[in-house]
Amino acid sequence: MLKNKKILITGIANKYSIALGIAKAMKNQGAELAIAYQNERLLKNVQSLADELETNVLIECDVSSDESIKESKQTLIDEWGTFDGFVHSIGFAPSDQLVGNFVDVTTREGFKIAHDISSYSFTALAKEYKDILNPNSALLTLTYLGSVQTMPNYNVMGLAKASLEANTRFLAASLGKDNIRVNAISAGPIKTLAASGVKNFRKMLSQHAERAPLGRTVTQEEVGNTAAFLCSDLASGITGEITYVDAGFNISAMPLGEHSE
Ligand code: NAD
Ligand code: 0WE
Repeated sequence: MLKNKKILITGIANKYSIALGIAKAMKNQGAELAIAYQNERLLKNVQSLADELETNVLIECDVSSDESIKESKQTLIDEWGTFDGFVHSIGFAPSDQLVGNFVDVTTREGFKIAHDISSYSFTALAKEYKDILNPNSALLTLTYLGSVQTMPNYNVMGLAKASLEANTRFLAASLGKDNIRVNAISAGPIKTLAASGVKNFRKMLSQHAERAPLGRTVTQEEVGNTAAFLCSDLASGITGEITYVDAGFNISAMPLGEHSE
């Protein structure tokens, strides 16, 4: 599905990262990969994962810095010249923003950082890489239901994901003329590093399984397979879309339960 496609994967922190599930699925479909990592601190972890993915193209990119993004572009030019798309699997808000009552805990600075790292960075990467992306390229980002429905503690990340989803549509409109598609996957909750500090996350997973039509949560592999499809030419007619990979949770207002017909 992805033979002859060169794709940059951002957002791998460790073996639990959704981005690693995506990288593995894309590799299985024949893609050639480059791995971007946030900083030196993560490099050791990411190096061994890159070995498994059989790539030696490792690129430092901290999306909070325009300079770092610029440098990553130069590395891409040196390694590949041009390429066929990237996966944006990055989200962050200061931890104090993600616990407590939304109106009380949200600060100007917390709001700014959440939107900068979790939404603007998608625009920033598209802007920087645009002229080295081949026609038929595909960009992909990861979002969450908190963009359109409320829940405890997700707070300002919900606003940032709403922005990211609008970003997906505006980038799709903007890059359509260059034949670059832009899509998002809204994943169900998965136990990753970004979820590890979250209060009652285990309870969220069990409630998800209870309400979801498929009666379970989803895996990094399932998100990865959908990502591979969306970035392949099989999805050539799809752009600006939010695809839910959540075992159907978002369509269900109430679980049918074990005893209903
Ligand atoms: P993760 O912690 O493995 O990945 C988050 C990544 O963001 C890390 O690799 C981290 O290095 C990167 N990052 C943070 N700040 C950065 C910066 N300044 N520059 C570059 N990279 C930076 O967790 P994950 O759950 O795999 O998250 C990946 C994406 O999936 C996020 O956008 C998250 O919001 C989204 N998502 C997660 C879930 C879930 O339940 N885990 C559900 C839906 C969507
Ligand atoms: O998007 C996410 C994770 C977002 C996230 C997580 C952290 C924890 C560590 C962003 N920034 C930080 N900053 C930190 O310092 N998810 C969809 C997973 C997630 O996070 C939640 C959830 C779910 C689901 C937070 C509260 C409630 C539910």
